[in-house]
Amino acid sequence: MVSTCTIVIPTYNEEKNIVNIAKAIREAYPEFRILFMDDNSTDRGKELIDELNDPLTKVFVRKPEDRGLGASVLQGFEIAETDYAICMDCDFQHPIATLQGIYDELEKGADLCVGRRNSRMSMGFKRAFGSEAFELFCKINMKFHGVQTTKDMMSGLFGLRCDKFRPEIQSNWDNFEIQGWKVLMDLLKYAPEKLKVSYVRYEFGLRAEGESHLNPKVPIMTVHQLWGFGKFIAKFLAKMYHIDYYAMYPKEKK
Ligand SMILES: Nc1nc2c(ncn2[C@@H]2O[C@H](COP(=O)(O)OP(=O)(O)OP(=O)(O)O)[C@@H](O)[C@H]2O)c(=O)[nH]1
Ligand SMILES: [Mg+2]
Repeated sequence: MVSTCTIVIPTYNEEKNIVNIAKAIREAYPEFRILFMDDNSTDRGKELIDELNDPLTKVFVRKPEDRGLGASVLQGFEIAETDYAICMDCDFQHPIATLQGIYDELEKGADLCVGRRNSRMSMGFKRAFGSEAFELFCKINMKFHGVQTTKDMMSGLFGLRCDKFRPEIQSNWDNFEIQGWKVLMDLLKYAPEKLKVSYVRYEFGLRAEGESHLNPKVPIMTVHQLWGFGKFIAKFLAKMYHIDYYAMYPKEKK
């Protein structure tokens, strides 16, 4: 069977989930490729996947100096050898069953299909509220700059047509927030044309196993994606969290 879709999974130290997720995707979608984009995990994840001996499942170990969740996803889209790529997390927060709906939308002609969460409350009220507030702030900024937005731009579950986005990724590599987590927002920001967008709703779950990688740099990097005003807010947040902004962005040091 010909593979037309790659599931791109940014991965860091997910040995407690990696085999389960690979098996669950394989069982539901025998023909999909699975590409774990690993940032030099220190655990046995790669070994465990290699032991599965599945020709359509690979762990791509990235260069240590290029570490970044955003960079991992974007590089995954770039090297996927299929018509479509769908990005999802490695911890079962994104239901495997939703991949079918996203694939179907791409087959019907969407350039981009966004997994849209029914609710974010599984993250707890504080995080869910913060996520919604951040999204609104980002949306207003993007609209102000005349950039296309989508619902649930913070979603880590979305699929796209590789041929549509590969040139954008290649020509904007240095502009992307490569260590950032909001890849969809960056792809919208640099999209060369109006995209055909569709949605598939899903229930956002809880991390199955292992530890969260969320840290205070994530909101800083998210607002940093938003032009001058965003960078101003990023500096403010960095100060609030006692993080050295110029260590994160040395090129901005005057
Ligand atoms: N390649 C790569 N993947 C990463 C990195 N940091 C996190 N990830 C992966 O990105 C995905 C999202 O990270 P999570 O730790 O689940 O973040 P989260 O979903 O906001 O946090 P939880 O709700 O607690 O799970 C997971 O698949 C991680 O393994 C990184 O630096 N590089
Ligand atoms: Mg998670």
